[in-house]
Formats: sequence, C-alpha cells, structure tokens
Amino acid sequence: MTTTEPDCLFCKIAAGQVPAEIVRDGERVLAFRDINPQAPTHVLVIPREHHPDAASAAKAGSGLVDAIVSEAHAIAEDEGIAGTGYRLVFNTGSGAGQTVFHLHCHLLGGRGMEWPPG
Ligand code: IU
Repeated sequence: MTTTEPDCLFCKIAAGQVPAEIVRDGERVLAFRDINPQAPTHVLVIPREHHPDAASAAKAGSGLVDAIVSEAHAIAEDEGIAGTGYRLVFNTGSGAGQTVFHLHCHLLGGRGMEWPPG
C-alpha cells in the first residue's frame, strides 16, 4: 500500500489533486516542472509514496532512490541535456534549503553550472 500524507503538497500533486506540469507519470515515480525554475530544465522527480527525504527512503530499502535517479537520467536524455551534463540535487533538511518535506530530486540543466553551489 502506498503511504501518503494528507497535508503534503507533493502527495497532492502525485494524487492529481494539485495541478503541475507533469513530465513523466510512472507507477512509482512522478516528475513535473518546478514552478520557480532555476535553469532551462528544472524538473522535480518524486516518489508517489511519501518519504520526508532521500535518506529516509534509502533506509526503507525500497529501491526508490535508484528509481528516481534512473528516471532523472531518462528525462535528461529526453530534454537533450544528458550529453552536456546536468545536476541532481537532493536538499536534505532545512539548513540545506529543503522547503518541501516529501523526497524530491531536482534535475537541473541547460546552462553552465558553478561550483560550489550557494
Ligand atoms: P526544496 O529542495 O524543498 O527547496 O525544493 C522545493 C521545490 O519545490 C522548489 O524548487 C519550489 O520551487 C518547488 N515547488 C513547486 O514546484 N511547486 C509548488 O507548488 C511549490 C514548490 I510550494
């Protein structure tokens, strides 16, 4: 059974209760465009199941983090940025900038990236 949180925005997006520009709609994983894009391609890849962050999903041992990274790469290929390179970001904890506490992977690309990130 899929675990969801009634007050979680990304659970609501996954359930189709809140609109989003969906890029991929898989059985376990969903991807949609970030409403405040930080790069020409800025897609969020999320599990349908609720986990507060990547570490807790990894700990659950469900293979979800692998599925998310594979999906992100497939989207990067579709977007034509897999060859030049892209960045995957899992903000974990408010100190790192996490604002939505449903696991999500930022896929960013289509422009040059700097290091270190801000
Ligand atoms: P963060 O890693 O938790 O900071 O990322 C949350 C992202 O969710 C952030 O980039 C927001 O722009 C994005 N987002 C969204 O795409 N749709 C929404 O309705 C809300 C946030 I609220």
